[in-house]
Amino acid sequence: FDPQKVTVVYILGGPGSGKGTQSANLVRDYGLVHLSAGDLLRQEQDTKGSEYGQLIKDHIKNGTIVPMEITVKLLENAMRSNLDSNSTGKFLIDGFPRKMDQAIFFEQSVCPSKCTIFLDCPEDVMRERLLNRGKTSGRSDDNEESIVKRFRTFLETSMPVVDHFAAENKVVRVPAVGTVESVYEGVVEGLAEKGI
Ligand code: UP5
Ligand code: MG
Repeated sequence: FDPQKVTVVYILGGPGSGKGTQSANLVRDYGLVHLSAGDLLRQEQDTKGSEYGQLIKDHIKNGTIVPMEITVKLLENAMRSNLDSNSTGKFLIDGFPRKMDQAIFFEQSVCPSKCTIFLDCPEDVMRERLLNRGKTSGRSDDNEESIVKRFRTFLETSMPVVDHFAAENKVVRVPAVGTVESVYEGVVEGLAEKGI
């Protein structure tokens, strides 16, 4: 994608930090198109006849990371079909990249990002939110066992991605405890400091 025409902002943070929730606010106020990597994977998992269905299912339940070829393809397809339908070309990519190889590959081969919003949230707060959501979400990974695994993957594999972009001074770090509204105020302030 031509970085002159396409803008990419990532929103990262641990499981339950509020990426999806804050994305809805950002879509409303910044004209961003929301693409959740997890949602795209769950859609693909439920697509009849998908050759990756079972593989995706297993990774999500185990809180491990789906091979990047699959996720990048889904994201690229979603970006392309969105651009075809005359979109703003400004994408908010939620929950991706969550591993260094994905970050490097996407930045070099698909589109370099403008910045990363990092929702910084302690595990006890995230756990409570996820268990609460698990009562109704139907998500296969909203249970004690999967949550522990997701936390581990986040710390060991995904945090290095945030640190990598932070070293390039491209991270807006926002404390993600408190009400949805107060967290969003932090997001808006952080973006403003970056001139966005
Ligand atoms: N909530 C939100 N904000 C709140 C607040 N301020 N106060 C009180 N409650 C708040 O929020 C979670 C819950 O908390 C909701 O009930 C919400 O109302 C409440 P949400 O906005 O959904 O948080 P989010 O960070 O989006 O949590 P999510 O569970 O979606 O995060 P994950 O990162 O775990 O999930 P994702 O869908 O991104 O990935 C799932 C799996 O897919 C991964 O574990 C992995 O296996 C796979 N995956 C890949 O392999 N590769 C990828 O690139 C992406 C995903
Ligand atoms: Mg989410």
